[in-house]
Amino acid sequence: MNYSLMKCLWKGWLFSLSLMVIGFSCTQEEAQKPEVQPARTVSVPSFNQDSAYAFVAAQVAFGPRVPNTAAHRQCRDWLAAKLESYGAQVVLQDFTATAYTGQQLQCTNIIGSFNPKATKRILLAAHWDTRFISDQEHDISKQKLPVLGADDGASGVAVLLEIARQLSLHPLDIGVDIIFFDAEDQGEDSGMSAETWCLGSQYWARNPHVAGYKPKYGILLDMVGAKGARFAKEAASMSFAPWLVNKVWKLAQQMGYGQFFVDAATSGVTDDHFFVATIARIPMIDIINKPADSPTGFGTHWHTQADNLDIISKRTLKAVGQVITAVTYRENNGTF
Ligand code: AHN
Ligand code: ZN
Repeated sequence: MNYSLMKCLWKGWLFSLSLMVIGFSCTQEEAQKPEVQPARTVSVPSFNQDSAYAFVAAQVAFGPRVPNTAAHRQCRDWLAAKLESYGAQVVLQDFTATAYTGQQLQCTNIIGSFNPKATKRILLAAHWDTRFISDQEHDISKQKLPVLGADDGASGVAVLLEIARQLSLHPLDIGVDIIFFDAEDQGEDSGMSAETWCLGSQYWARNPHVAGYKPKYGILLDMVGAKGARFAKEAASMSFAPWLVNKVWKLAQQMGYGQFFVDAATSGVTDDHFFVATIARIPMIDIINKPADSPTGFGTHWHTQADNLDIISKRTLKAVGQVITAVTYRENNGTF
């Protein structure tokens, strides 16, 4: 046998060996084909500040959303219809709560679920009711008037409605639950009466819409629409989920929103996240406007007649909305 024939035979043998390897690896691949498709990567959509602002204006147009009023019922129906129109599965959780005044309040938590069957889920929440009195109003004659709640109520809901709209346009694999809690803001302002606040989240935490509901974490948005808002690391959030606070704030700063998401600590707030974390045992944080030098701890418009459309800033809505959109889409992509 000459040398070139040997080379030829050798090449032929190598060739059939490689075919075998390819064939083998194909059957291997076939056998190991995963049942579940890998999560698709979806880039982070642009949060539309004009749309979010319009959602604030639409809520304010109903008037104050105080339980037992027509405006409250009309806004409830509108919110449920909006979530449904964006493809969410909506649950209206009706309950009766007793206010600290003794009044019985007809209330509804509004829950919109995207991908209700997905096991990996996150919870995004805000309260949709507005306060029945303006007890921080400087003008005493106006203290009995209800709060319009452009910031305190409508802003967080508006940001989440815009995220719901983005979810309809750019669907995800993970589950996202948006909850609009009722009766957050009907509590007693003086004394140590934490449990007179957040009646909707307390009810939901004891009666979740799905038995054994366990999202990875929750994020609450409260008063996220005012001009010059300052979101500091709130103490209760830091005790429930410091890792989440630090991750959200770091991402916000990387995105260029460091003027809003400041690296400072601030005192704890009795808000919906407190009851979700302590009763339902879901790690949850609060993004809430807490100015550095404020006698009430909140904005000067807080629980006054000044909480109207004039104090709403599209820049603030955009900062919070774009950060929470990024958290949501990055969570889906495994890059958060
Ligand atoms: C208390 O004043 C006890 N909590 C503030 C929570 C709140 C009221 N958020 C909006 N309005
Ligand atoms: Zn309030």
